[in-house]
Amino acid sequence: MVKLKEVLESCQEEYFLPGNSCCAGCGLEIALRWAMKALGHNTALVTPASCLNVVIGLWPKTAPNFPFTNMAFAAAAAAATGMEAAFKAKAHRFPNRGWDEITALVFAGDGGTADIGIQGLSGAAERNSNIIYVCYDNEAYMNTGIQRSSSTPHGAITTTTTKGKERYKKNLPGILAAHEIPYVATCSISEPLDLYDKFKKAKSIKGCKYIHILAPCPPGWGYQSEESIEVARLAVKTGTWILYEVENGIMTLSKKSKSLLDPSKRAPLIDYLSKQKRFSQISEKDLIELQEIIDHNWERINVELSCQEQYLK
Ligand SMILES: Cc1ncc(C[n+]2csc(CCOP(=O)(O)OP(=O)(O)O)c2C)c(N)n1
Ligand code: SF4
Ligand SMILES: [Mg+2]
Repeated sequence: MVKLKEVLESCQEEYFLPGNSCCAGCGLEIALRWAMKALGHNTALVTPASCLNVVIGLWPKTAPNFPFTNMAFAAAAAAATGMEAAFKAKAHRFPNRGWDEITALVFAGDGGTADIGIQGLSGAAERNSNIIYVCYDNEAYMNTGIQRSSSTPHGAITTTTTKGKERYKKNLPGILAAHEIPYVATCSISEPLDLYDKFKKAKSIKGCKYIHILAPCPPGWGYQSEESIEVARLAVKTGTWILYEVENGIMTLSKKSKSLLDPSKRAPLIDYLSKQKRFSQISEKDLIELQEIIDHNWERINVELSCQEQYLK
């Protein structure tokens, strides 16, 4: 894994500037800053309706220090695909001017990805469009007042699930992996070097890349702004959020999640939930159910890794 010193030495430039209107401790901002450190200035970003649309501010004082396109909610993946096609056409018409070195990137929320944007994303994945699609997952529609999305976890209170969500979190990285695209990865803002490495790798791969980042949101989840990293870290430590990559169909657990295949190594789930007001009404039954979901997710990964091992022998 890359060392912090190397990142700081190789990339001192900030691509998402201070003075933006993110809430203090916003997970999305941390995710975008680190992703851009890995991708560098040759990047054009598309963002559908979301917090990110808004926090960039108004021209001429916008925060992104790189090309940034606000897009309609459902159309981010299609827009990035079109952009990439335009870069390719430009490269053909004007060779050696760097047009073919630009990365077309989407940064979309969980609502814009798991719900309204999923058909466009599935289309781009099926076409194997040469883009990086990122879902920053704050597990609700934060920009419009914390409504539940299909990525909100079971038991979480939102303004549309006032007694806690009944249904379960959609497995978006799993759905994208089933599209058999060259690269799928999960990240957490608590592991920025892991995130950096995954973006560097995604940039080097041709075809459709999907990266899903857990990006906690202080007002939406109900914790103090200085606790974002700790909350994200607990999501990983408890096994609630699993860090992995699927490269050309081969799954690898990332460093911080590897040892957690053994259930005894996982921190108690309550350590994660008790930090957040959105789980303040959680019942004993829901707690057991959430733990069962986590155990089931790990079991699925265990089976996947065992099958892979047999296949690769
Ligand atoms: C077609 C359409 N429907 C609804 C909206 C209103 N809207 C804007 S942002 C947003 C929430 C987006 O949620 P998510 O994608 O999770 O991003 P977050 O706000 O959490 O960053 C909604 C519903 C819209 N802009 N366009
Ligand atoms: S509401 Fe949440 S996601 Fe939106 S800017 Fe604030 S902290 Fe970030
Ligand atoms: Mg969201």
